[in-house]
Amino acid sequence: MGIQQPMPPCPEDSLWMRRCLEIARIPGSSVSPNPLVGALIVQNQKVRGQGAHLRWGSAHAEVHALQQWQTNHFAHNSPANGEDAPTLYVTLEPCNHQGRTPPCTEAIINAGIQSVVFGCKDPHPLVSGAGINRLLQAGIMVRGPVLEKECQWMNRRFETACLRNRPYVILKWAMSADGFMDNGGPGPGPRISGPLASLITHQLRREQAAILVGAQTLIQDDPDLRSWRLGEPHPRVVIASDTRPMVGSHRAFARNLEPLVLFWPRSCPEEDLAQVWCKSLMEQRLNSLLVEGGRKTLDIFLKSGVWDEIHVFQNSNLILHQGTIAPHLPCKPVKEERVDRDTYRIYRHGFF
Ligand code: AOF
Ligand code: ZN
Repeated sequence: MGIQQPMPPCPEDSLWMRRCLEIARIPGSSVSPNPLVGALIVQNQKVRGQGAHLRWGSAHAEVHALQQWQTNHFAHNSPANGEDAPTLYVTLEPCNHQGRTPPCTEAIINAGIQSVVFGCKDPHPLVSGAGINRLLQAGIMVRGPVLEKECQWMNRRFETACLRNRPYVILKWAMSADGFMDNGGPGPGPRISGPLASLITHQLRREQAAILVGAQTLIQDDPDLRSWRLGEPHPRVVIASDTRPMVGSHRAFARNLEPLVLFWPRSCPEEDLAQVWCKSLMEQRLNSLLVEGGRKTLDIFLKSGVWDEIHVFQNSNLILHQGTIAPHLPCKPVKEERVDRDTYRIYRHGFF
């Protein structure tokens, strides 16, 4: 017998999968570094159980959905008394390995579910198709992928960590109409972007596990680095430093209990630095990073091509005449819009 393959999806599958995606997104970054996952059990065109993965180390989405289905006694309904067989929808291929929690494939098989629809494969090296194979071997009908790109995009941080062994990296800066990031003077320069841009920045901060600035920016601007306009979660503060010791008098240090200081090993060529820092971030289970400057730190990521998104705010009313020139990007933005007096541009790169 040849290797069994999942069946192609049915027309109504994307409808239920869209609902799974909505449920999956609810916990936000509290599941990090795990993926966001949503699951539904559908029977007679009705939702009979639903769940999301809520927190790193806690029960998986399928387990919550199965428990709800079982405690509501829907599990006892069968085709014999006019019920359709249940179908489990899940945004990510069910896991087949023992992690901090037991394998979901076994929970699905033991619950007697005979039909499973998945959104995308789990890129984790220990799963990567093994979950689907286990279900097929147990005689379960499997369909998918369904809304694959959306499911992968939702978990772009997890995907990047599994497939590239580095965090998902976003670079961000603000610049004047004439292309300067500061006015070149000592101390914090003039505010460049407006209040709406700062709200967007704080949302970006909340969505990433870590935020990185260079030691020079820390000393000169003394930035807060929290997502204080929107509240918790705040990203872990990371400082890229040359050899100078970092003392705790900076605002970013005062408010973050455990800032991570990444040193610049003297023997390390500049083009390898981003990879070296990414390795340290992965060791700390930080699978997404927002880099907020300054120019030297941004260049380290830009020159080595270690980035996935770039967000730039350009204030069209501010002319600085001099200062640090913002990096020049040879690619076109995927999105450009007006945000108050700023032009907001997003650039993307990578496999999405
Ligand atoms: C699923 N459903 O809801 C999630 C899955 O340490 P553990 O037990 O939490 O396992 C984490 C891994 O399990 C994670 O890296 C990913 O491969 C998968 N996550 N799988 O079937 C879920 N969150
Ligand atoms: Zn699982």
